[in-house]
Amino acid sequence: MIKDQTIFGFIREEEYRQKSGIELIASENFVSNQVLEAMGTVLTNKYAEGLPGKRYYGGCEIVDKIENLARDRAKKLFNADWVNVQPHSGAQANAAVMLALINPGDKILGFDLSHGGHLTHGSAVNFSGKLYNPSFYGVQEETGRIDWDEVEKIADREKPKLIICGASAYSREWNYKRLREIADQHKAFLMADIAHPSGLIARGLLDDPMPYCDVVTTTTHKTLRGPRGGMVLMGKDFENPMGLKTPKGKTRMMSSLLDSGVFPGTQGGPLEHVIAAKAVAFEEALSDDYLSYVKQVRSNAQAMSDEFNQRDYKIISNGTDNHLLLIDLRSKALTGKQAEDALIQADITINKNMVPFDDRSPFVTSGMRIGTAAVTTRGLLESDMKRIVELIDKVLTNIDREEVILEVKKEVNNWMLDYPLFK
Ligand code: DSN
Repeated sequence: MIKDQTIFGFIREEEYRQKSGIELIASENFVSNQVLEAMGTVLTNKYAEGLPGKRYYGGCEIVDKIENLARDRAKKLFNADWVNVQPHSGAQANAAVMLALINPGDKILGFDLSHGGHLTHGSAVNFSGKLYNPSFYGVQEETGRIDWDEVEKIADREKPKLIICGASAYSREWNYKRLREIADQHKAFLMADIAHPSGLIARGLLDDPMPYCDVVTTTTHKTLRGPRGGMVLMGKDFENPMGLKTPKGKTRMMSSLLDSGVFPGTQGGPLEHVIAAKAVAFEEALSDDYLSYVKQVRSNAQAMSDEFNQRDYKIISNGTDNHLLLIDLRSKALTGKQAEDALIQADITINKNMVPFDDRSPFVTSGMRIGTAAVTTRGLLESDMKRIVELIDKVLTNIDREEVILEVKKEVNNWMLDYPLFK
């Protein structure tokens, strides 16, 4: 067969783009060579619906070993009693949990998308807002932080069956203990979606939701630095409180409901090549090198925050506890779209983002979100963060001057040559 030069040409172009630019999208990262290698293997050929030892197809002995190892490593990494590593993404993991725990029409309470939440936490355009009955909590305008008393008030008013915590653009700690108390008052399930900070949580740099939340979901490709995918975990398995029984009349465990929520509830065959890559990434995340990496991710975010502050940028909540920053550009008289478009001309990739109490549409926005997971994988340190902010500032203060932006692009490309990727 003739090699598909068109597609492989595009892949080479994308590889060059990743190598030559500065990647600051908070949900992105660069996987290791062995994670990449595991994904591009014959495991993609295998159908394995079901779970290890209980598959609907023959020939699963080897993928069973792989998936079991992925599960064991994930449990060790997150100190979890149970995990399902099959979700194709974080959105799929959240869909599986909701299908398992609540019924269509039930009330859910999540963090407002426009304040930093996620589509799958009840947005009207997503399954979670169409099938369930959502209400939202947000941040306080003055502090940029969630007010836990306010969350309690909303929960008292709405009486949700499921409370969701976790975010895509919130840079502060979560009060899981308080949320547990609120959930208990209403006999609600509590789910944490830790897709963004999961690597920092796994290695103890942020508070651990596992002891407080009934269920935890995550992606595997953000700070965790694995392949694109998701998973569902529980700190401790327990009997379902809805009274659902097995055919033999025993109360079903939550793990059994959640497994069914993934398959056959919301997915078909698992991606065993991706599960193998997840297993590789989990082992990497258990290493001392990875611990140093996540520490550096956080130091880099703090260094970046300090430098933006020095330059009078308005950071929501005035700083960060994790790997990301959300910046309100209104005081700089710029929209998120203008910033994103100008920076991409200089090969600096950020994303435009709604900020709390934004008056612009999601296609324009008033903010930008910046994360340090990918640049830290690349080997950049605190002093480099200062230089990156200087370059961003140069572009944003010269947004109509093409020659200045091209000058920055040249500097970015030359600089990144010193930090090779995918050796
Ligand atoms: N799209 C992801 C992010 O950028 O945060 C969340 O799903």
